[in-house]
Amino acid sequence: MTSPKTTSTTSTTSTTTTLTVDAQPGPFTYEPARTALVVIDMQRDFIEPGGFGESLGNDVSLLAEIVPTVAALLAFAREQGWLVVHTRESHAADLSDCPPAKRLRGAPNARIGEPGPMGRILVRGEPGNEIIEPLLPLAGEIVIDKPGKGAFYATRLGEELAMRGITRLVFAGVTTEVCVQTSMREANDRGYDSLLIEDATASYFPAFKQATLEMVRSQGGIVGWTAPLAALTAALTATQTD
Ligand code: TIU
Repeated sequence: MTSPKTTSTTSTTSTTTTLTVDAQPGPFTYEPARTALVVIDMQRDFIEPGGFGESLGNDVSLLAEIVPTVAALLAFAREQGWLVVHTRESHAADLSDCPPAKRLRGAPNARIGEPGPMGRILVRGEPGNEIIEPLLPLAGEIVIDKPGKGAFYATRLGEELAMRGITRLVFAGVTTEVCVQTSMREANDRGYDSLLIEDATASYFPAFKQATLEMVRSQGGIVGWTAPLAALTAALTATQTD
């Protein structure tokens, strides 16, 4: 295991702070000014009873467990001045952006677009489609409505990151093996180095979460890196005391 360490270089025109996180399969290095936190789909439809997640037959309480850790990660990113991005899996009211391959999943009376206890399931603007109250976006943060599993597919995310010079992405959210992993794979194909915060992501299937963590960091980090939140904040502590 490597220890968190910090390297700072200063020129006449700018200061660059580089932090190193004790991650797997090895150190994950990032510059705060070029890093974005991407919180995937922490929505009522997935986390609260009566939403899309439960309609698919899942135990949604497994997802609620990570909310305090995601809140702590958000607070850390905001304190450090990272770009903060929130995504919502959502569809247009006429479902024109929801192909049958997606719409026909789950019980017939609880599919995307059908009325549920929190409004139409996974439809933009409905109460169930909102991000849960403890993790609400702040003014100035980016909110991406995505019709697919990946955060880049059919969204403006790539442009938003490019215009800000972002090179590193830190991921959290749900579910680990579906929308989080898909987004990380999309990010890797687009040239981003990504770190998944292990205790800030969850699955309805704990074994799938574990398998995803392992496959992301396998083969030398074929998709990206993983680390617990404590490793990220330890890297910060090293910066402050140097
Ligand atoms: N956000 C996300 O992962 N959407 C899903 O539908 N996930 C499931 O695990 N079903």
